Amino acid sequence: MSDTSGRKILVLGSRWSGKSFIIKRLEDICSSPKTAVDEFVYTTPTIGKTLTMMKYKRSQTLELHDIGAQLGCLWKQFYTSTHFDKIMYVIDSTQPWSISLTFEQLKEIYEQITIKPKNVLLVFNKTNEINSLSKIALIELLDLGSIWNGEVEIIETNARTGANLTALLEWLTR
Ligand SMILES: Nc1nc2c(ncn2[C@@H]2O[C@H](COP(=O)(O)OP(=O)(O)OP(=O)(O)O)[C@@H](O)[C@H]2O)c(=O)[nH]1
Ligand SMILES: [Mg+2]
Repeated sequence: MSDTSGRKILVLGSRWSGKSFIIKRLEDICSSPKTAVDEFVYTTPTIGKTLTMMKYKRSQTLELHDIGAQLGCLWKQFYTSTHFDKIMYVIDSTQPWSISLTFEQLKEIYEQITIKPKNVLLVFNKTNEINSLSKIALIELLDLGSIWNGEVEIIETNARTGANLTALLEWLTR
């Protein structure tokens, strides 16, 4: 893919994991990389699907298709009706109770679509919160070794503080 081509990204993940919040932050970074992190971005649960387009470093166009968790079970319908270059799956590292559901959905994606592990990104969001699970614990709880041979990339983020969001943008536009 050339540097000027766009990237279509399917954004999935459990309820409240921070998908919409991350997208809002990425939009802010794209519009002005020096934007100060604003603590008070407000989100409401996404009903249906939202499409956000942004331009990174003046050339890379990103299309982020955010499927709210309420519709998450229908991810396959979206995947089969549109071509996506990559999948970004957001996990709330402060919600251990959502892990088994997350594992089931990741396994379903792994079994039902042909996508290279290098085009799948797991985002462990809300890290560095007082009650967040460590990366090692999440990998183990999600039994990632049994899915994509554990070869998917993982980025730990904190959308509130802005930690690692630039690395996330770099991955999306790669
Ligand atoms: N502490 C903390 N809170 C976060 C972080 N990221 C998102 N949140 C909060 O988590 C809540 C849910 O965020 P959303 O972005 O609406 O979650 P979502 O994944 O889009 O949820 P659905 O639309 O229901 O699928 C909001 O109150 C955010 O402010 C983070 O890194 N740290
Ligand atoms: Mg949302």
